[in-house]
Amino acid sequence: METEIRQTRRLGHFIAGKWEVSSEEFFVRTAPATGTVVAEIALGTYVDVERAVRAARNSFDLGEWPLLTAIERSTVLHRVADLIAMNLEGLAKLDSEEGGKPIRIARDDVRGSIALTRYAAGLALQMHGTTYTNNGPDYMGLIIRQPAGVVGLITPWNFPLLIMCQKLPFALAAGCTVVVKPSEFTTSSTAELVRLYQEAGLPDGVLNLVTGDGRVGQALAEHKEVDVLSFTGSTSTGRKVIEAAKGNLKKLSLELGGKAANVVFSDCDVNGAVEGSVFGAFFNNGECCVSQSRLLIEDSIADGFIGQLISRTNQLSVGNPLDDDIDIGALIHESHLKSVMSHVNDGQSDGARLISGGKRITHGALSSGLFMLPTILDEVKPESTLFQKEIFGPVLSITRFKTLTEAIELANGVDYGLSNSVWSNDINKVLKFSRAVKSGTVYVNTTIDAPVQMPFGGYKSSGLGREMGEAGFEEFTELKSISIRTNRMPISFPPDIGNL
Ligand code: TXE
Repeated sequence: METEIRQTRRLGHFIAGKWEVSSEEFFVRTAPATGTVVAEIALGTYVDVERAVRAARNSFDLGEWPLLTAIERSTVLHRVADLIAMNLEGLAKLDSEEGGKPIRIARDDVRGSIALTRYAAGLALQMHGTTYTNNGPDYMGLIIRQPAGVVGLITPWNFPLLIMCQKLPFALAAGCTVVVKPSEFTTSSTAELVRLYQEAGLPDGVLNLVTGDGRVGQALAEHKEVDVLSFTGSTSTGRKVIEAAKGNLKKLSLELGGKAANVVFSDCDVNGAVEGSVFGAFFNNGECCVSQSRLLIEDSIADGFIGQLISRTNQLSVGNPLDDDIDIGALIHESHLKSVMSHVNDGQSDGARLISGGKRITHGALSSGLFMLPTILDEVKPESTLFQKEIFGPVLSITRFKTLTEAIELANGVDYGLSNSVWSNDINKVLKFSRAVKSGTVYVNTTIDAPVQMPFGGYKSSGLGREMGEAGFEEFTELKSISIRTNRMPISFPPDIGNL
């Protein structure tokens, strides 16, 4: 099946194997690069969530999916991976057009989604428990791992397909049934992915989609028949999800904001670190939870390093995200661009020095879109908002340090703890930093670089739980301990252990 880009797409729910595009209300999505309408998204209601959860519940409790053999579930997922590969260009265009992300990055997102789906297909085969036979001749303990039940997945707009694939194939591989809720700003690639699952032969009701805004997410988080909820988004919405989920104490996996530091020591490969700093800060328009938005640079090399950094940043091209040679596309929506620009302005009022960019593009071919120049501010104070808040745009702040201890304190001196990068050729320094830094991921002499086997998640306000890797798979399972007494009941409890 070919994914087509039409002028306006009309998208709605997929519940119990049926597409529904009628709705009383639609969210109209305009392309952030051009301002033209590209999609109309049915705004789902509490009732739609109720129907979708019911379909998923029935499929889990009465359907075949959790009972299939691992090889059968794995085969469906491999078929989906093949279909994603066949539709690579169409899927990439959807995310680039709706999300404003450079098409080259969107293509990499699709490749990543294929890898994640294949990896999850492999994990389906690995699902296993443990046996204990070392508690006396009459006892056997079986620890079995089972699918956790009905899963709700809520995703954001910055990596619509990729983040969905960090969750969905893992939940399905475990034998769960699912209701997905993509961001209203970037719904199309998820709707297309759901179609590909349908084409691959996933039974009706196993995967359901409810389109819409935060009200749909809220209803999913509150729903008592949802056993696990996996959410990626802002820390403030993550807190609302925790509150909403308390009714049935559902299992939560929350991948929230970040404020990563890119820590550069004087003994590093400077050219590599300059390249990594530019990539880390401006990748995906800086709209990335692992964006390395704080450069911490050792004072002794700071001036030369910053000079190189500015020259390299000036080479980045800002433009229509669907063009092949673009580095920075359009930001997601008007109010987000305004928020990013106001952080840049407030940062200067707090004493930071603007050394590159700092402007919205208001002239020429890009003036009808949501574009800004990649921006660098120097002399950013650790207590300032620029240093502390997730800005989520192409904005890099620079702070200098003198010692390893100071670098660790600065890196840890924010509420977030998703990722950090360190650049040094001194293995002792690198290991000391990696152990001391409070984040779920540390990149050493690289940045935003992690294969599917590496678990991903946060410390502190960056969230709960892990995605990807075996740990990500386990989030969608429950352990059950089965105690088997083969001869007699223990005479006393706790059992008599004599004179030991
Ligand atoms: O996120 P929201 P937004 C950060 C980033 C960005 C800010 C705001 O700093 O500037 O968040 O982005 C759904 N219950 N990140 O407003 O609101 C919503 O419909 C349940 C970091 O887009 O968190 C969408 O599907 N769900 C992040 C999803 O939650 C609710 C990626 C995320 O939206 C809900 C994106 C509710 N009450 C933004 N309200 C990352 N970690 O990568 C909304 N939603």
